[in-house]
Amino acid sequence: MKKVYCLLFLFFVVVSFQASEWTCVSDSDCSQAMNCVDELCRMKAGQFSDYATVEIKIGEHSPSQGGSTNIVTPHPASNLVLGQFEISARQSGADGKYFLFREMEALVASSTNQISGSNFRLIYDVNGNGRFDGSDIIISNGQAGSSRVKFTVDQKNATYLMNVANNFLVVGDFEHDGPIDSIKPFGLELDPSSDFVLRNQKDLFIVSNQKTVFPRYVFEPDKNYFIFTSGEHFPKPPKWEEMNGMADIMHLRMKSVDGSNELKTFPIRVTQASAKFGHNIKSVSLYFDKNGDGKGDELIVKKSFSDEDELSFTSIQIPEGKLFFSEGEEKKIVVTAELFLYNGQTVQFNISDKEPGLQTKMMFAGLPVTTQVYRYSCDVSDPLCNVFVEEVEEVEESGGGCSILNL
Ligand SMILES: [Ca+2]
Ligand SMILES: [Ca+2]
Repeated sequence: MKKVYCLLFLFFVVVSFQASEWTCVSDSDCSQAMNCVDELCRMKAGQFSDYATVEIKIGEHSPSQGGSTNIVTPHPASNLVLGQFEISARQSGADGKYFLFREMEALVASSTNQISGSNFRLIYDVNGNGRFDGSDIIISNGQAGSSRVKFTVDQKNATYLMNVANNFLVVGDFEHDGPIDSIKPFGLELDPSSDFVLRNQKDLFIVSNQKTVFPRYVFEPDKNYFIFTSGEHFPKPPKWEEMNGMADIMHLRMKSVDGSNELKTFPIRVTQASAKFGHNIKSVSLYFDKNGDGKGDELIVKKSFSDEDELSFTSIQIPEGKLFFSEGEEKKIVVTAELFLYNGQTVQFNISDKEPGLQTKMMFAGLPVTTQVYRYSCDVSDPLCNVFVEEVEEVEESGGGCSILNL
């Protein structure tokens, strides 16, 4: 039964090895674990797996839009990492053996033909950090069609280890023709079931059959907009043990691209929340992140709430001149919240695109910004677990009246 299932639902990649032989003069013209024999690169006996199931998915450190809808990037963009993907080929007992990565195609989607991409490269992300840096290896220069790019992997860099996650990047240069006065997304898509040519000694199945859509990029508009978007260190909710107390909830990047401007009010809302500003969210603070590392360095303003408050929305007044931007000036901001959540409570923070108060009215590029849902869910037998205990009212009969004890 299991075999029938595989035949029906797994994708068998058929490769015509004859059609694309790799010619060579010496072993150094071939990838690791291959020899140059009769002027052709050949797999060394016993070095390649004879079976593999392959999973292809978005890499752990792929560029992320954080809490924004798109990633807002300056124009023009060179060496833009459109996405990081991971290839894991697995076979029990094949540790230390290899598979071959020969070709792939990718779709570069764009909402406008005013945006053009060039200089596409497929990169082996050696350190797996999702960035194109010095130690990484360009394994193919892409051939761009109208919307698809084909990569033929360099014959010296085509072998990858079985049973580990191998990370790759698709990188390109992008520019927009003419003034940028609106939001025009572009980005990468992969279809693992048809876009890859991988090989090993015998049978290889790609089991990922979901289309992989990477976050879309948009260029910073040059007029009519104020940039208010996720920063690159946008935080994720911590584990419940670290959630209560001061928590970084947002990393933001702001820039005035069309004249000088000043942010006067900073609105923040809780959605999907059983926790409100008040007893459960005791304060919200804004900090400058002067060195851009995602951590706040200098307090801008703190707003505290009283235990009696139960607010879903608050607007924080920014002290005069603190968030003034000259034209082209960029600031990074960290938002922290002081949380006191009880077991079972959830909260999500949101800044909408209509509410921030600017000195000179502009549209916002990058808003709304929304955090993930913070779920405070703990084991009630754990002494650190903050469990809500209801106030108990006991009514005691005493003579003709009664007294109420608040415990
Ligand atoms: Ca890297
Ligand atoms: Ca910092």
